[in-house]
Amino acid sequence: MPPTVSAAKPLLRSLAGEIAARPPVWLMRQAGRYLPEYRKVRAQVAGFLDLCYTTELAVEVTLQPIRRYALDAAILFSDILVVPDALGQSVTFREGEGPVLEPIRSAAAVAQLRPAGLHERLAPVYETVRRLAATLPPEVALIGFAGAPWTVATYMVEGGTSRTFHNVQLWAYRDPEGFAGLIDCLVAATIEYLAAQIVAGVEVVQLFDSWAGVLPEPAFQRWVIEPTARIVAALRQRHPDVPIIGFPRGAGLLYPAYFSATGVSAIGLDTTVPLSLARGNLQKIGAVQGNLDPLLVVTGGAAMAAATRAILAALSQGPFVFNLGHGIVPETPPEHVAELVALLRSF
Ligand code: 1CP
Repeated sequence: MPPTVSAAKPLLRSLAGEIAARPPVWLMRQAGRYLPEYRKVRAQVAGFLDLCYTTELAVEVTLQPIRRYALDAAILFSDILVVPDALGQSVTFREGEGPVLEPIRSAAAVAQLRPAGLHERLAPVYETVRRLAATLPPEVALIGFAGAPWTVATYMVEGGTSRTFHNVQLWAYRDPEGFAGLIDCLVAATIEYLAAQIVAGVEVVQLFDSWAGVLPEPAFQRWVIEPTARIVAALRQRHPDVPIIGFPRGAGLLYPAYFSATGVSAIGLDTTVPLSLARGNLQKIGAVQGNLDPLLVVTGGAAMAAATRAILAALSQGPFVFNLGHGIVPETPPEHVAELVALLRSF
């Protein structure tokens, strides 16, 4: 028999809508370059994707923050750009420069992608999930993830990180049917990828839509909300009990529409979402997660503690998961993360 909700792990209880005496906590990018033990493992492989595809190393770096801190969840160590890589696009990571992709800017280029090869390339990721599910302490939940189609498409079309997003937005305006072909391909691949992570053992999935905030409302409807809603509906049909967290970073005034219309179980708040909106509006729709500024964890001390207490005061009377409003940055002192987690544990 599956455990009842009240016997389940703290993260799963909060995502199911329970109000916790002590809110669960995990941190976006809790594994990574701010940890010296991560940098040591990273130095053992040539390319960043080799780290994602080497099960033994990916398991190790996933567990590193769990060993150091009393976190309520581990997040699979991988990257949102394994999906374009697995579809056959060329993806590399250059030191200090970020990702570099061979840009895709036409329906003809979309037709060259190879969705049939997806699971074969991603098999080591699924093996990482199986090992983690068998290894984690019983109270620690395992989170899987993918990039949302819009955000992944920005990297695929721009050829890397962009500041202006002109290529991808111009393609969407000039040739919406052609661009929709890329989004449809990503919707299908994301459903397959997340369903396979769930079968392998993840208990929660998060959709990272890091660049949701660059779109005007009609485009946000079409390229953020609609594709996300299709992914949520398909996953619910296959795995009705697995909570889905949406993170539409920068969505601003469109946060409530995203939460209601996509049907995600919980919403990740970026650093700019006012606590009053989170509490008065979003938390009435479902669980909220966030939203400490990662730069306050670099700062530490009284400033970090005061902002943390303000978030707890505003959100802990409803379903809530403590997190940052974006990923931990590399210059974060690991002791400040320990301070933060200790503060949350003593709440
Ligand atoms: O040098 C290195 O070691 C590479 C740095 C790094 C790491 C540690 C990259 C490159 N990706 C990751 C891991 C990663 N990425 C995780 C798992 C680790 C964890 O959370 O503990 C996750 C969930 C991601 C997600 C991710 N990758 C996002 C969404 C979240 C966000 O930060 O907005 C995005 C946009 C990426 C793309 C990416 N991967 C890496 C880089 C440098 C970038 C570009 C970021 C950008 O465009 O600003």
